[in-house]
Amino acid sequence: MTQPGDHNEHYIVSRQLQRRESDNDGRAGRSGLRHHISPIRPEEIVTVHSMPRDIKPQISHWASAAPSTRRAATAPPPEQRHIGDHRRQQHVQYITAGTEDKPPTARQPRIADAREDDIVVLVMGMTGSGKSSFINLVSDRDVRVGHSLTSCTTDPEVYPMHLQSQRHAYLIDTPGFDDTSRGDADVLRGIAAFLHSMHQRGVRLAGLLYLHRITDLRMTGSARKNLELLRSIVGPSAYRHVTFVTTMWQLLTSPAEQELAEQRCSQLESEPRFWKDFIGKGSKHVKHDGSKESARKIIEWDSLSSRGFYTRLQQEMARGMQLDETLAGSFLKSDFEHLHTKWEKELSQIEQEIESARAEDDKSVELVLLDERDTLRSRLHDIVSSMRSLRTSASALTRAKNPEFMETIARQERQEAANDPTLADLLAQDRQSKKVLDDLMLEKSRLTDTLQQCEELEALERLRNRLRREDQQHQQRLLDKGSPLGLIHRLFSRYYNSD
Ligand SMILES: Nc1nc2c(ncn2[C@@H]2O[C@H](COP(=O)(O)OP(=O)(O)O)[C@@H](O)[C@H]2O)c(=O)[nH]1
Ligand SMILES: [Mg+2]
Repeated sequence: MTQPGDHNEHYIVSRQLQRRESDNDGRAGRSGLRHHISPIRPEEIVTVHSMPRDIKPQISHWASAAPSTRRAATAPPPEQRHIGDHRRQQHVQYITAGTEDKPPTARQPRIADAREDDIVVLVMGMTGSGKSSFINLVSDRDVRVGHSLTSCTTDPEVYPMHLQSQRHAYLIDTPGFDDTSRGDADVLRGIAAFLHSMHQRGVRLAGLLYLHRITDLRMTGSARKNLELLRSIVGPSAYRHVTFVTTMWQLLTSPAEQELAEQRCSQLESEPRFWKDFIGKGSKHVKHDGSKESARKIIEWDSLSSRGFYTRLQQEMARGMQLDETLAGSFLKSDFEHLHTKWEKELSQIEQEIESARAEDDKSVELVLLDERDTLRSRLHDIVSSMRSLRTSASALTRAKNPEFMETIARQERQEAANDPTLADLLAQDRQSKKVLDDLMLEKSRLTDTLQQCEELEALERLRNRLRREDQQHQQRLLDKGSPLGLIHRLFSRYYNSD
């Protein structure tokens, strides 16, 4: 049970006052009300209720100052749940807080301490689909909302929210997959590490919201990629836990625009390449009108109607798969391989063009081409390191991304092992086998790199043999023409062909 002041949970506070409230308390308007609360006096009894969902009091720090603060077992009766009430009922104070008013210093409930009955909702979707704004409407903590098309988060971020049911709830803001190879691998690593940590703690996801801008006129490559990754992360057996949330409806002003948007919804729901298979297996689609009320309805309905689930990615990692062996990892890997092949072809084409520009002594073209070559080389380098970064075990990933989880788990294990020596032995054996497994994976990764280098070496060897053959043909043609250049070239070839 959390205590007032523990974190920035919102409260309703009833004060059994020993004196009449000053008029100031009653006169305060909706905003800035908290500035008008009179200081709590030692003789007052303050009861802290959980916040009903339609009010955001923001006075945990204030309540915790009361010497006789106690937590009410029940929420206040519905008739007290209106901001105007404090004018009629002097003993109840409600404080509203806009998002800008959220207390910045109070300690948050930590996801690292999440328990099995906590509610965790993953929020996914392309960058710019409105994830952070959506979470900001319901969370107790301020969310960074991006105003550009590049993502401002690289790892999932955790935002607590308060539900009527008293259970701890967390909304997880995830970055979108955005077509930069390095970014995409990192995003998947972050999501995988988070999901694995949850699995290790036995915390199931209560739901997954996938946000989509209804204003998008077509599904871009990036939108399709995000959807494919959603498919492979969740897995068909958990599709029923996915809710598609279309956003930005309020940007559609004319009836014609709204009509077109409705048509796009039907298309999304009915086409196999979009949401059809999800909807067929129980996914829902809801419209978010941008309001707090709408966001709350979506969350509460979503999280409370679900008994919880593990995603396919969690199950795969728990079976000991490396990230690049999971469906989501192998999807990204094959995407990277496809790009790698494409860019390698482009690179060899550019290298040929550079040779031609040099032969024609065209300096300006050569400079442009050199620039393009450098860009391609660095992209190729990035993609190779992205592929390498997916070759990781779930535990190594969690250690790298979520050290605080590892600490929490280790602490818990120490506590439990202190009471049970057989458990201590088991845990030690488990740690040892995990370490051996991690070492094996590292070795596998190293060998895969070596194998890849061998393949690259063989490809180079094949290229060199082809060029040698072509070179000999050129010399022969020069000799056939009786040109002395043939002899000179033959001397050069001896030099190039010596290993
Ligand atoms: N009109 C409108 N704008 C929105 C809505 N949700 C988000 N935005 C804007 O869209 C941009 C991207 O939103 P953000 O929440 O950062 O998207 P994210 O990348 O998915 O987290 C921001 O400029 C938001 O202000 C919405 O429901 N309606
Ligand atoms: Mg965001």
